[in-house]
Amino acid sequence: SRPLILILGDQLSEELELLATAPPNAVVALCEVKAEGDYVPHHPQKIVLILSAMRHFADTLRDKGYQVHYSALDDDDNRQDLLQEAERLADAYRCDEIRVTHPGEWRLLERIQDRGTRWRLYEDSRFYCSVAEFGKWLDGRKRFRMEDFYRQMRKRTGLLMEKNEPAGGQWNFDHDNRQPVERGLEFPPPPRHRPDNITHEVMALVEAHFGEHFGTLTHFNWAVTRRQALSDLRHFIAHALPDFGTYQDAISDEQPWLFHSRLSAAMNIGLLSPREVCEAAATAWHQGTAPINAVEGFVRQILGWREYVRGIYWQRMPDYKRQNHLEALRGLPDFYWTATTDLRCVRRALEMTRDNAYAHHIQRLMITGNFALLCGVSPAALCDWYLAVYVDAFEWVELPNTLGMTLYADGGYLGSKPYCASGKYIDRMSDHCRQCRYAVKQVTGENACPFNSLYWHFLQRHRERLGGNHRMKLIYGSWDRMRQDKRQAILDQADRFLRSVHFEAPYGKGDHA
Ligand code: FAD
Ligand code: DLZ
Repeated sequence: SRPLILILGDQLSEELELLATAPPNAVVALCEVKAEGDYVPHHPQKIVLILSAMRHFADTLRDKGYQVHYSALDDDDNRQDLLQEAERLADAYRCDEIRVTHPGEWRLLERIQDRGTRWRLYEDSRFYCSVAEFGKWLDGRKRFRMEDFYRQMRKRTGLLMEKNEPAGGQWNFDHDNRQPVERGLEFPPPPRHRPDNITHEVMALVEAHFGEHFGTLTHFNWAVTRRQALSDLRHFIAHALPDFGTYQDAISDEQPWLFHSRLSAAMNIGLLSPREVCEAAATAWHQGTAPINAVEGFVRQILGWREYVRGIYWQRMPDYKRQNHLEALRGLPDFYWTATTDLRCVRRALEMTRDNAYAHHIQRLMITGNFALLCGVSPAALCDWYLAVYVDAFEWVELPNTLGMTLYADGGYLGSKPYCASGKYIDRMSDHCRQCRYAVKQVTGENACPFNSLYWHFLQRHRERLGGNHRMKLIYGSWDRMRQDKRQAILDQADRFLRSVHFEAPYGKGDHA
């Protein structure tokens, strides 16, 4: 018997169990297919990253002695669908079994499971916590919060632990991590990875097939090999990690990367393992080259949030995707595809997204996410957009962050209250407002910052659902103390603004309800 081993575009790791256990006669297949490129209109940089990294990884496997079949997008006999192409290859190579690592998206898992006994699924061993283990942790628990899970993971892995106590004497240093950027602060420029011949070829291919998708290729600088990804990791640990914590929540009008690692894509597609990333950060603390607030803040994102949202995704799918607790029904603002808006903060986040296929966490959560939440954009429309435009976007991590954390569409399963904010928050954490045509301190009037009236409009709209949340009591108290005519003027202001925005038709392309 002979297996075909299918490696998906976000599974480019030699650590995979199915590679480690492959018999010598196995055929390893990597397949470029059109269907994966346009089930949402992925940013061209995301497609280039994946196809170029797949081609480089296939070469690495060949060098290691594996028999590799690579289906290129332009091959005449390519079936242009992952499962059909794998079955065609299995027939051609007379393979009786197709082995594949658990995919990162429900839509593929469901199709594989429907395909019958020829297909065999392997656990994705790249995570700290398996799907089954997370299920056990969740089982029977009344309260499930990321913080509890994270502490258990710290204890289990021993990461940043001294005997049984957290390193630095605290589990959480978030209160040290809320500085805005100051004038004169210098940010380390990321390493430059010059596109090689393979990447140039893929760029031409992507231009030809997916050139109409939102996003530019000009500034493409993502690591497409493990070697480049390791160089990004070393650079981050040496130059950005020490300030990562302090400026973790900051937003800059000018700088897309600040002190962020830019490592999410490399981890998500397999070029780096989360273990080596967390261990490199912990080593920097042990060696005294990065402070605990930075290292703990960074490890929390990976060992905590990244593992936690994956656990939630696989426990709650497929129902999770249909949730819409706030009954938000609007389509996407059309300028999310063009970056033509005079709201400075939104425009800059969209421009950075267009140019880099990247925006950092606070831009995703508190600018484009918050704006969509306040406007009542549907989870379906927003999730499809986030899945398309970010280089690191795969549904296991994108959906809980967008539907749960950002839109509160799961009714508080992931976060205990919505991350809604007015212009005041954006002004505190960024330097956008002083360059904006709107006045951040005004709530009503022609020049008032739209975030302000939208914020109150949102709270008023959802009073029934959110008014009882003890974390929202103070803010509803402030609203209630305002004079009735002032409240009405604010609501009218928001209504006028909402009428001025062109929202697309209500639902995105995904399989949301
Ligand atoms: P850093 O700021 O350097 O953080 C370090 C690492 O921590 C990241 O590389 C990432 O692996 C992990 N991390 C940080 N925050 C989160 C989080 N909330 N959930 C899971 N992992 C986290 N991340 C993705 O990897 N893919 C997505 O599709 C994605 N979609 C998002 C959508 C929304 C609406 C929001 C609010 C967040 C989303 N995130 C997503 C989380 C986070 O924004 C990105 O991981 C981060 O911006 C990637 O940049 P970085 O590598 O420079 O991260
Ligand atoms: C995102 C993506 C793209 C654009 N193209 C391919 C491809 O041609 N072949 C492939 O194997 N994977 C691709 N991917 C990644 C898959 O979409 C990803 O593996 C699934 O969404 C599961 O996470």
